[in-house]
Amino acid sequence: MSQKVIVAGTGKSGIAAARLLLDMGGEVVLYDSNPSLDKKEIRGKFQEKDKVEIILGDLKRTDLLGVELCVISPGIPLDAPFVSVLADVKIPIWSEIQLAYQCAKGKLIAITGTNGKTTTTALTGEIMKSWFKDVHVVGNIGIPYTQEALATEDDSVTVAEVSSFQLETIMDFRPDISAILNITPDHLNRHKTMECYIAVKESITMNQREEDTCVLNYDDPVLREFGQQKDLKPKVVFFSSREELKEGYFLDGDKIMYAHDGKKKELLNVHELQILGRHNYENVMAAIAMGAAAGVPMDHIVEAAKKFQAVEHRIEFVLERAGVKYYNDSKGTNPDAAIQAVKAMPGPTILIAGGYDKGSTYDEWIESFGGKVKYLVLIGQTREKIAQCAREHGFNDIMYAEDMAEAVRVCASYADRGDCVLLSPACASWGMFKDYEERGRIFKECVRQL
Ligand code: UMA
Repeated sequence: MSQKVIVAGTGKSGIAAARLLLDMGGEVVLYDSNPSLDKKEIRGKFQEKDKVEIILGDLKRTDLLGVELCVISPGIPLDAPFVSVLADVKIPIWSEIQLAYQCAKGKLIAITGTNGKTTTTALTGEIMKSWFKDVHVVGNIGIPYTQEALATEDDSVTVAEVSSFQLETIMDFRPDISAILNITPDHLNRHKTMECYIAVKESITMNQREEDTCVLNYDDPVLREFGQQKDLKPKVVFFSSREELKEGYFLDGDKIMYAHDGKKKELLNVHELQILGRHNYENVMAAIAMGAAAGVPMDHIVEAAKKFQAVEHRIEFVLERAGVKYYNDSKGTNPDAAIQAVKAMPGPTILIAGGYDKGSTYDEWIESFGGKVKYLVLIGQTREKIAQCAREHGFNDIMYAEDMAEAVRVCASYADRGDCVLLSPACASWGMFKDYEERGRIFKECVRQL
């Protein structure tokens, strides 16, 4: 790849993509629309010999002389102003995962869905590691796929968490095994309509062939219909936490079962798992299905599932103080994820929520409280919008806090023995925090300082 490539975005993905292109002998124009970034600091992330030109702020047509391709970071929407400059001069746009895919070797397992992606990706990674020697866990989970792609070999297995943002500009990205865990409203400020969001998620299968596999949630009506389409190329494996399936993985009371060829087999009891909640049992079933499709023996799969602990920021148990349990679900960045977290709480719950407005509606989330949420402690940009919606649904036990420290203190003072305090904001973190990880870490620090 000795081309001149413009890489858009200087976050994790942009830097990793630029490094990969340079390693392959390419030349890079590294562009970021934020004019206040420090060019010197960005240049310092590369070696002196590297052919990198850094452009910040506006992009001009003349900056694109000799450029043949654009690799775009996931956080950049396709209606960003510089994208029209690229379109004017007909430069193709590839997603960062598309570039990685072109350079990577071995088997690829790609997991998408609105919620549960990170847990399922981490668990699928553990399942793969129990059997294969060289396993790479990459993508939206935090390690850009481009960072690992050149380290893969023919016998490697890559497990990638893939977001709708990353799927928007794939070309021939083709996972051997894909999974779509669920689709509920999220990121509608970017994808505009639910139809567009669904289509982007389903495009994870668009280059898959008959010999490939797609794991789908039978309980999600959109995915059930998608999986039953005649022209869908990959083999479909369904999982369900609500219905007994004739073929596939399902929950029967506390047991995870596998049905195949008219026979049913118990794989494990959910009490043997270390993660909580029905949605997590769904994640486990999806990961088991992917493990089996990749050829991992079932005893290895089941052992890895039993050992698996909650991922940081996903219904993560922090500590118990004065009989009150504190849970960090900072990754609950949309109403559906937050519904799952409230459901998973083992007792009456004081909930910290609010943050950046992604255009979500909160009605279903508030209706799901069902008497379990005692107080709602609201922070961030969306607090008025959430409070208004809560009142419309007859929920009035609402308090405001200016920052996380205050929110945690308020919760601690209102919590009784046996209660849970849960951070599950149903909103993105931007505006108050750098990202959901920072929000979760600050929550945990505040809890430990109580
Ligand atoms: N930028 C522009 N123009 C724009 C918008 C942004 O130049 O119009 C620049 C910003 O100034 C910034 C850079 O783009 O310098 C940031 O790029 P990015 O937002 O793509 O961030 P990365 O650090 O590259 O992180 C991305 C993912 N971020 C997003 O999708 C928003 C990370 O997922 C992912 O872990 C990482 O790549 C590695 O693959 C985070 C995320 O929030 C966790 N994902 C969303 C989610 O889970 O809901 C999809």
